Amino acid sequence: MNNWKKKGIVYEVYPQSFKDTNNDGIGDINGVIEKLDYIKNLGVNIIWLTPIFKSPMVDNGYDIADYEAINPVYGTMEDFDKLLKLCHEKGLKLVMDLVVNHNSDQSKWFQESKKSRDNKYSNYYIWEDPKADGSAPTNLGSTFGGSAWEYVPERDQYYLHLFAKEQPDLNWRCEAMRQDIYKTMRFWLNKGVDGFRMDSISFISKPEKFEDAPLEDNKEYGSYYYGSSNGPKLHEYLHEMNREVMSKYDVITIGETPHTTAAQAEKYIAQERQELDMVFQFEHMHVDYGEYGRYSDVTFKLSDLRDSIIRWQKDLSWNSNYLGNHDQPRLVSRFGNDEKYRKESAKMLAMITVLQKGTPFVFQGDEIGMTNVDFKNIDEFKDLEAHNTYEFLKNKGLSDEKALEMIKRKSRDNSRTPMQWNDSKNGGFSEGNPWIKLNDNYDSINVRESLDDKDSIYHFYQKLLQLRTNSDVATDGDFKIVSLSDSDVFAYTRKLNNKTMLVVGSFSDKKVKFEVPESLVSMGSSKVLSNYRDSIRELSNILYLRPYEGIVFMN
Ligand code: TEU
Ligand code: CA
Repeated sequence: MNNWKKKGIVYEVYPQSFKDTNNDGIGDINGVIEKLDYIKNLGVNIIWLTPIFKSPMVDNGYDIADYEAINPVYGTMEDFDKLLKLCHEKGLKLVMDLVVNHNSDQSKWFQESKKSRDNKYSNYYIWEDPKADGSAPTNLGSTFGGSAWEYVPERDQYYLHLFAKEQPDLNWRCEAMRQDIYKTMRFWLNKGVDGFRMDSISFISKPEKFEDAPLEDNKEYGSYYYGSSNGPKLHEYLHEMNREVMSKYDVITIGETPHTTAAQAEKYIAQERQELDMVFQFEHMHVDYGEYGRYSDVTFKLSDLRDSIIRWQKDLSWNSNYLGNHDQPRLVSRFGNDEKYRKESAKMLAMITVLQKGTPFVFQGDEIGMTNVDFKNIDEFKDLEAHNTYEFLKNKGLSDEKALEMIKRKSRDNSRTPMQWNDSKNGGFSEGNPWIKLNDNYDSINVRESLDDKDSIYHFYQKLLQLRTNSDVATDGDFKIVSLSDSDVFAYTRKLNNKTMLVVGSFSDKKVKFEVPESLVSMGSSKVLSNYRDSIRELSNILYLRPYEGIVFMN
């Protein structure tokens, strides 16, 4: 991987919740333009924009109806061209979301495909005959609830949708379909976009033959990824895509790869295989899954999180490092403490994540420590997954209160509430009626407050990202764990030649003792960054870490 990619730090923008400039309540491209300096000043150099294409917005734009048109609620193609030009003028790269495991049932391709079994688009989707009794081909369930198969009378067949029924899965076995995708990729690359984050890319190759999947986690349907994650022809397709498209441009490619092990992940990114640059993995996002899967009321154990991170740092040559994004609850609420130690824990979590080996990803709002929302009833949630899961949990016999509590804990909407710019109406996000309610705490947690306070989370991120950018040990150094498996502390070193960086973070809300190995102390390291203003300067044998204290030392 070349240097600009290694030095890349990504800021994820979820446009509809970022900044609304025409006051229709929905963030837009002009809003991103307005805030480009804000993003740039944080110290990142790549923006990943989640989908802005024409879409009926069943899954907030991850259901694309036209890959080459901008959704009018976000603006026009001219607005986009302007955004791209301004990014480049400011030295920022712009990465788009490529959603090609599925698209929208409103797309021309699907509208044609569902008409008959013998038209140009018939084979663009995954169609299967019903069972003898007319029921769905297999027991597979969709991610968002219900069966993964939907019946269409015109064809007397079912189509597969791993996500919502409005998101039919594309058939990658179909050569013409693949060529159409490549055409669309070239369309954006020729405009000058700097790469793609590839949605659900581990699912594009479906099994030769669909089969029933085992039932787990109290579910009525088999897992949607059964047979479809890391399927038989996946790497063939990715290599073809690279050969035909990406290899012709100097761009970055980040695959989103749910249900992929570290050994499988290495296949996507091993340089000689010429597929992708890096992948998002999910193992560490599963540390608080329980009897109802993701939406269980389980709290993570540090040892599980740490073990998972260590495993991936060891087994994968390059990682995409994140603790939150638009599909996850807010990281400070989930892994830190969003009350008394909100600032301390948000900073410590950033530190622990950004300095690992790999590319750091910052999701909008995490740089000011935005928290999970306290919506009072299910109607305030917008995500279809929240609603479907709420019904599912109630059908399992849970009370309304309990089901709501579980949704509040894990809903994707926690991360999708509008960006909190200041303490004025709607947090300065919009003068209109926001498409989703703001988090009530915008009067105290907002960008204005963060910029004014020199000890803010935002300013800590600035220093941290600068450290990541300026020290080669942070990009190229070897990763090694230092903390013991039963400790409340997550500590690791990065080493390059004779340079060592020691990163220490406490996950406890009490004062804890941490013993530093003699070999590290004797190198004479001193502090380069910390989240408590008056933290110690020189590394010594024993550190007494205050709640969520985090310190970086270097020799
Ligand atoms: O998510 C892919 C995915 O497989 C899940 O891991 C994801 O966590 C999902 O939200 C289940 O809770 C991607 C996008 O990031 C997500 O926003 C889309 O809804 C999904 O694909 C479908 O395009
Ligand atoms: Ca708008």
